[in-house]
Amino acid sequence: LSTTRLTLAQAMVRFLCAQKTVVDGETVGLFAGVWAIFGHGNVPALGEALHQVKDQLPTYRGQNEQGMVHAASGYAKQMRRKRMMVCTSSVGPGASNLLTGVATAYVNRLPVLVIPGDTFMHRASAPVLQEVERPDDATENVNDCFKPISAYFDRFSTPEQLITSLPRAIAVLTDPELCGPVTLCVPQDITAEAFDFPESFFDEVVHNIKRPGADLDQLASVAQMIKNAKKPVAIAGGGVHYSEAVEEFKAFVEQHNIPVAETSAGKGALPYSHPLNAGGIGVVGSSAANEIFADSDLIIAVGTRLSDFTTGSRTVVSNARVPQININVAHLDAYKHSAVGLRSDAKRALQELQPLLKDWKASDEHLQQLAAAKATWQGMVDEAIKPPGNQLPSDAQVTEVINQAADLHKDVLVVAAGSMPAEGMKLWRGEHARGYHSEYGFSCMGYEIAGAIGAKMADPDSEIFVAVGDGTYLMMNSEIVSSIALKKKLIIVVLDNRGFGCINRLQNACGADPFNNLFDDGVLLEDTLPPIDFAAHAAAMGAQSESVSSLDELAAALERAKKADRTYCVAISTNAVDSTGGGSWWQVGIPEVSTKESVTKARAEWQDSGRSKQAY
Ligand SMILES: Cc1ncc(C[n+]2csc(CCOP(=O)(O)OP(=O)(O)O)c2C)c(N)n1
Ligand SMILES: [Mg+2]
Repeated sequence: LSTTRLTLAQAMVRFLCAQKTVVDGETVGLFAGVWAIFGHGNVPALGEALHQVKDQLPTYRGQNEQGMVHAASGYAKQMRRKRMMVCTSSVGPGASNLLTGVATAYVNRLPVLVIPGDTFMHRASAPVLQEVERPDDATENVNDCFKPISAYFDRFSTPEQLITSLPRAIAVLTDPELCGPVTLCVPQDITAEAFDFPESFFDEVVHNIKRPGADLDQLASVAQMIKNAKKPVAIAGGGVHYSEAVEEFKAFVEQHNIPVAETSAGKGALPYSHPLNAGGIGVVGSSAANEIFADSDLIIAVGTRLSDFTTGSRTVVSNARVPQININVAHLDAYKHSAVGLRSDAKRALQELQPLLKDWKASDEHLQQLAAAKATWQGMVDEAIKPPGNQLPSDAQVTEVINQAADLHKDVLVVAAGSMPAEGMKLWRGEHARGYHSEYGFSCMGYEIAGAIGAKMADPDSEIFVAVGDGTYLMMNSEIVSSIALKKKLIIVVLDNRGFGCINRLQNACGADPFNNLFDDGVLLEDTLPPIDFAAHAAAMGAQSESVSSLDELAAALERAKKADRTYCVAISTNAVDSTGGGSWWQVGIPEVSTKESVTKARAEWQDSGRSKQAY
C-alpha cells in the first residue's frame, strides 16, 4: 500500500482538492475556494495546509465569520448547489460567529463545508484561550452548538478518522435530500498531527447531481389524480432550480395548461412574463396566485418546503381544503400536510409523468380565470409603482427603478430580510431562471451583501443588485470590504426608512403602539437621531457611493453604478408606511387578552378570522 505522511490539515485539504464536479461540460473543483478568518485555532496547521494549495483552492479573508458563511451560501445557491465553498474559523468566538450563517445555510439546504477550530484533545494546557469550559462536561464546548444546525457533524480525535469521515461529509454535501452545512471540528493539536494516509484516499472523484426516482405505483396514482383534476395549480419551489428542472417544469405546465405560483426560492422557474406565471404564492405573493389557488381543485407542489410564507400559514395551500401532491426528493417535505407524496428528483418526476399524462389538459376556463386574476393583480402593481408625488418613495417604487436599470435577462437581485423579500417577490420582473436570489428561509438580516458576493462569484458577468434596508445594512455591512478587495462588484441600494419598517407595520397590525422599531419614534434617543450617512459609510470602506433624494436621481445613479468598476452603493430615503398588497393571511401570535382594545380587536379581526380557515 503506498502511503504519504501528512498532517490532518494537509490531508483534508488534499482530499478536498480531489473532489470534482462538472459545470457546463467542464470538470472543475467541487470546492471553489475557502473563506477563512485565522486565529490560534486554525492558523498553525490549516493555514499552513491551505497556503500550499492556494493556486488550486484559493483562500479569501472574510471580515466576519457569519458573513463568510453567507458568502459561501450565496455562492452555492447561485451555483444551484453544484459547486460550494469552505469556511474556517478559529476556536471560541470565531466559531460561534459562524453559527448564524450555518443556521441560515441549514434552513436553505445549502452545502457549505464549515471547519471551526476546536480546543486541544490532549488538554495538557487546558483551559486554553477562548475555551468554553464547563464544570459538568469535559467533552462539550461551543462547537457542540453546531450539531442541531449541521447536516453532518464530526470532531476529530485522530488524523486517520478523516478516511471514514470525509467521504461521508462529501456524500451529504452532494446529496439532494440531506444537503446542508457540514461541520468538521479540528482540534488545535490533532489538526497538526501526521498519519500515513493511503495514496488512494486522494484519488479524484467526480460528483454529479443524484436523481432518485419515484415508486412506479405512486407515479401512476399521482398521474391519475392529475388527470381527474379540472383546475390544478402548481407551485415551483427551490427544488425546481436545484434539480435543474426549469425546462421540464415549463414543458409540464405548458403541455397541461397548469397555472404556476412561485415560492421565494422558486422564483424564476418561469419567466416573469410567462402567461402561466401567476406570481408569488402566499404571504408575500400576488393576489392572482392566491386567487387562482383558492379556486383550484388540486395543488401540485414541486420542490418546496411549504413554509408558512408559501402556504399562507396553511390557508392558501392546505390539503384540508384541496388535495395536494408533493413532488420532492426529501422525505421531510414529500409527506408534509399529509399530502400525497411523490418522492423523487423533480426533473425526473416531471419527465416520468409525461408519458402517463400524454395530451391531458386542464380546463380552458381555468386559464381564462388566471388571465382575469392577473389583470386585477397588474392593476395593483401599477398602483404600487406609480411615482410618489411629494411623498418619500416606497420600496415598491424603488424596486421598479431597479427593474428598469437591470438587464432582466441576465442580472440578479439579492434580498433576504425586511420589506424587500416581499416587494422583490411581487415586483422583480426577472426573465431568466437565476435572476432572483432571495434568502427567505431564515430571512437573516445581514445575508444580503455577504451572500451577494457569493452570487457574483457564481455569475461574474451579471450585475448583482443588492436591495438592503437600513436596519440590515447596520447589522452587517463589513463584507463590502471583501467585495472591494476581491473585485466582486455589487450594486447596493440602501432603502433607508429610518428603522425596522416592516416590523413597525407588523406591530401596528397587531394593534400595538409604535415602539422600538423606527428611529423617528424615539428609538435610542428622546429627540430625533441625526440621519445616518450610508453613502459616506460605504465610501469609507472603499465603495463608490452616493445619496439620492428622488427616484429620478436613483435611476441616474444606477446608470453610473453600472459603469463603475467596483462596488457602488446608493442610499435613498424611503417611506416606512407603504407596502404592496396581494399577499395572503399570515399567522402570528397576537395577545389573547390585553388592556388595549386595539390589540384584542386585531386578535379577533386578523388572527381569529384566519385561524378558522386552517385545518385545526
Ligand atoms: C438577524 C435578524 N434579526 C431580526 C430579524 C427580524 N426582523 C425582520 S425584518 C427586521 C427589520 C429590518 O429592517 P430594515 O432592514 O431596515 O428593513 P425594513 O423593514 O425597514 O424594510 C427585523 C428586525 C431578522 N429577520 N433577522
Ligand atoms: Mg428600514
